[in-house]
Amino acid sequence: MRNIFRCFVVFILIQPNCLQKKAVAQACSDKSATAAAQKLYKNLFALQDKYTIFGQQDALAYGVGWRYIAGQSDVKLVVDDNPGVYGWDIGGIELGDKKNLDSVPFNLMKEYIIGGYERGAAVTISWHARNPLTGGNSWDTTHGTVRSILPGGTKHDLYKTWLDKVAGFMNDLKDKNGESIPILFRPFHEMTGNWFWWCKNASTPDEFKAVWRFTVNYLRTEKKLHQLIYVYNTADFKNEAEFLACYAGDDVADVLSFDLYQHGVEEASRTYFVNNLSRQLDLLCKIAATKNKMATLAETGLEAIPDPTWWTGTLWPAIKDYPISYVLVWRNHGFMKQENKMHYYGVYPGQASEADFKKWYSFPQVLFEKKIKKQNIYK
Ligand code: BMA
Repeated sequence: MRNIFRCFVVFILIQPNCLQKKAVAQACSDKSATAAAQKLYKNLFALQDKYTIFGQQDALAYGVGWRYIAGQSDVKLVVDDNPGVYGWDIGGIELGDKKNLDSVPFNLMKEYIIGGYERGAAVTISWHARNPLTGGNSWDTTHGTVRSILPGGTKHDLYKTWLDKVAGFMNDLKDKNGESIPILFRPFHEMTGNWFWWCKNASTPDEFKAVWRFTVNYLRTEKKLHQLIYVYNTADFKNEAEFLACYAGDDVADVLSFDLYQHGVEEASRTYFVNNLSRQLDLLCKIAATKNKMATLAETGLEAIPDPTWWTGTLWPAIKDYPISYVLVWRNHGFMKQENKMHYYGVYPGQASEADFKKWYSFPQVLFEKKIKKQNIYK
C-alpha cells in the first residue's frame, strides 16, 4: 500500500515535468526560428525513428569523371534518384571568393541548394573557414586562433566580417516567395579531432564554447538569421563527457552528430569501423534523447568503396538500429592528381559497389529525394 502511494506521489511529481518536456520537444533552439525551419526540424525529428535519409556532399556539382552538368548526380546515374540530403561547404565565402575550397562556384552552389529545396530535400552546410589568425587554411592548427576571434581578440572584427559574408550567402537562399530556405548549419565540425584550428589541440573547450555561442548569437541577433538549424558535430569520441566537452548549450544547438570514416578494407578495419560506429551511435542517440535533440551521422564513408557490399553489409548493419535522421557520405571528387588516388565516397556507374547500393536504395527504411519529397518536410 505504502509503495502504491509512493508511486502515485512520484507519478504526480514527475508528470508535469514530462508534459513540459513534450511541450518543448522537437522545437528549434532559436525561439524566433522561421516557420519553414521549425517544420523541417519537427519533420526530420519525427522521421528519424523509422527512416534514415541518404545524403551526399557536393552531389549535384560534380561526380567521378564529370563536372557541372545540370540535373546530374552520380547517385542519380545509378538509381535514378538524388540524395534526400544535400551537403555543401562554404569554405572561402569568408574572403569573398567566387568558388569554395573545392572549386564549386558559389553562384552555382546557390542554384543547387535552391533546386534541392524545391524538390523537397534537406540541405546541410559545413564551413571549412580559413585560419583568421594566420591566413592559412582550416588545417592550420596555430594555437590561439579561436581566442583571437573572441570579443577582445585581435581578429574579432575580422571574424565579424566573415560572419557577415556567411549571412549574405544564407540570405541569398530564398524560395519562390522570397522566404529563407532552412539550412542545417554545421560550423566548427569535428572539434574532437586535431586537424582544424578549432580542434581540441588548438583551443580549449571554454574558448570553443565561447566562439560557438558568439557565432550563433551574432547570426541570430545581429544578422537576424532565423532559418538556421545548428548542427553540433564531433569526430571520434570515447564517451559522453568527451562528446559534450565543447557543447555550448541546448539554446544554441539543434542536432547532435559526429563524423566517422572507415579506413582500410581488410576485415580488421571493417570490424573496427562497425563496432566503433555502433558504440558511438549508441552514445549519441542516448545523449540526443536526453536532450530532446535530433541525431545524425553527419559524415561517413569508405574512400573509393573497394568493398562491393559495403552499403548493405557494413554501413547498414552498423546504423540500422539507431534513430538517426540522415547519413551523409562525402564528395565524389574522382582522381586526385596530387595524392595519386581516387577520392570518392558515393557510387557512380560501374563502381564496385553499384549493385549493392541499388539493393540498399530499395530498403523501405532508407529515403532518397523521391520519397523525401512525399514526406513534405517543409510543410
Ligand atoms: C576533405 C577532402 C578534401 C576537401 C575537404 C573539404 O575530406 O575531401 O579534398 O577539400 O574535405 O571539402
